[in-house]
Order: sequence, then C-alpha cells, then structure tokens
Amino acid sequence: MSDVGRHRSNNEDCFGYDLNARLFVVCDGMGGMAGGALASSLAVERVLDTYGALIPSPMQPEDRLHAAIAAANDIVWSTADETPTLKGMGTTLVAACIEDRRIVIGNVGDSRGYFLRAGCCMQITEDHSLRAEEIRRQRDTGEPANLALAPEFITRAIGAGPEVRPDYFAAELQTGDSILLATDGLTRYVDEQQIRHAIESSDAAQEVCNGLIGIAHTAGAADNVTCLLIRIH
Ligand SMILES: [Mn+2]
Repeated sequence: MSDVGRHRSNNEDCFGYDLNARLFVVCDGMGGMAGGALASSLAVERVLDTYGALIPSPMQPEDRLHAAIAAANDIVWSTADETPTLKGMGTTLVAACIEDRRIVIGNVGDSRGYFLRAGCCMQITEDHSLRAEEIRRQRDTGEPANLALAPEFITRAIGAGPEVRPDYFAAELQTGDSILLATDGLTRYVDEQQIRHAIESSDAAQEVCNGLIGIAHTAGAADNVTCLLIRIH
C-alpha cells in the first residue's frame, strides 16, 4: 500500500510486483517538478520488465536482479540527462526476488527491507545516507560520529549517475517468514519491535500495511508512506 501522507500534495513513492516472477519493488522518487514521481515509476516498471524478460535464462536470481536494477538506472539517468526540467531526478529502490526457497534483496538509497522470522524482526538493508554512513564509520573505527548530518541526505540513488552500486543480501526462506519493504516515510516512525507487532497483528497483509500507515499518520506522516508485505506460506 502507498499513502500520500499528511503534508505532501503528491505521492512520489511507487511500488510494484509480479507474483509469477516472484519479484517485489518499492521506490521513493526525488527531484523537482514531476521528476520524483516519474523516476520512481520508471524504475519500478523497468525492474519488473527486465527481470521478467530474464526469467527463462539460467542466470542466478541476484544476477537477474542486478541486470534489472542496472536497466532501471539506465532509463532514469538517460531520461533525466535528455530533459532539462527533469535534471537531478532519481529514486531509491528496494527489491526482493524469490527463487525456489532463496530470497535476494537489493537496495539503493534509504528505502529498507526488514525480515521477520520466529518473532524476531531485523532490518536487512543498510541505508545509503550520509547519517547512516557516518554511524557505520563510527562503528568500524570507534571515532566519534557527526550525528547532526541530515538523515534525508541520500548518498546513492537510481538515476544519480551512469552507474549504480546496489547492495545485495540473500537468505534461505522458511515457511512463516515475512519480508517488509518500506520507504522512509514509514521507517522514520517505526522501530523493529513495532514492525514485528504490526506484522503479527493480522494474517491479512493489507490490514498489516494499513496498520503501519496508521502509525505513520499518528506520528505526523510528513512524507509519502509505502509498505509492501511478503508472507511465505
Ligand atoms: Mn520518502
């Protein structure tokens, strides 16, 4: 589900999925004019199309996903490059693909993937933001972190340049696992405990997503809010 929130007039988030291909995508667009909404919808469409077209090939799912994300970057970057009013548009992306019992999650930017198993919820992706990178640097070096850095400053995005560098995470799935893909319009307001609570509150995915969007609304919903819940039956 995707919701415009309480302060924005348009929704620049976009999501899509293909149940036959077992591919799920969430994007959060940015850039003036119509750029943000165009970037996120172009990226979702291109990832779904490219991944689907590569299904018959003997590629590993992560290679197929990487080809799809690279194709999304190409279309957003080239469209922005050719159109003066769209210069600077881009989008985050978090995508999950499933083949047999294996899941691969890829991300660019600060949209997140969470994994829930046996009552434990864990953020899988690492944000590509100045603030998150500063916190990781502190963790790795022990040096003090500058936490004044704005969390919304994204360090990687689809369409920001001719090349894109996603991160990938893979796991073997078990029956009962849940995966949540979400934009920062949700994740800035909820921690892993609240996400676990919401996912366990109902068997109906739509009800869970409704509940999560409700939490964001209660907290102010300053941004567009998108969440996509995948359950493994
Ligand atoms: Mn956002």
